Amino acid sequence: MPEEALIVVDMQRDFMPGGALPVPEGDKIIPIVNECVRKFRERGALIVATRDWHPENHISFREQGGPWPRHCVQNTPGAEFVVELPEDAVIISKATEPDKEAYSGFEGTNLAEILMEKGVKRVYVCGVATEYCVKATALDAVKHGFETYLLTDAIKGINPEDERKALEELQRAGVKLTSCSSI
Ligand code: VGL
Ligand code: ZN
Repeated sequence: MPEEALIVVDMQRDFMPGGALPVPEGDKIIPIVNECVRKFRERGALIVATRDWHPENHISFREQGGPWPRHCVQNTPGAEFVVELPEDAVIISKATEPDKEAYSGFEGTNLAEILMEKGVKRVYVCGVATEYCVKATALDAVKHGFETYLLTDAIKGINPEDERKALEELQRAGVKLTSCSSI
């Protein structure tokens, strides 16, 4: 039973430079995340990858009155992963219903059940965007009782000030900071 899981959050084409909802320099962490996946695999950790997986008419899109441009539409190139994942990675699709937004990989999914079933006690979170889906996922991990670490060299935010605030909020909630390079 793996005691640990690596949760790779939303490393998808639309969140990279040139995509529909780019995280500035989001592509800089691609090699770091890839290396991190390899390291965690070697340790026998469960590898989880969340993906934003919206229907065409998702509530978060501007055409529907939401805050974001159309992004990560199910089965389109923009929704594809940009990192290398092992074949046995657990893929968690979120915000898949037209009228529900979900930033956290735990929201509206069976991620908590899967982690508990597999005996996971400790989770490490990386990916994009720090102040949205990474933050929400890490906060929910704490709420579900997992010992939660943020991999600070393998995350990227949209806005530096918001990213800084997110890191503070996460630490207040009990999330510990570490990095892929020190793992
Ligand atoms: C995200 C905005 C909208 C994220 C997803 O992955 O952080 N942000 N949808
Ligand atoms: Zn989204």
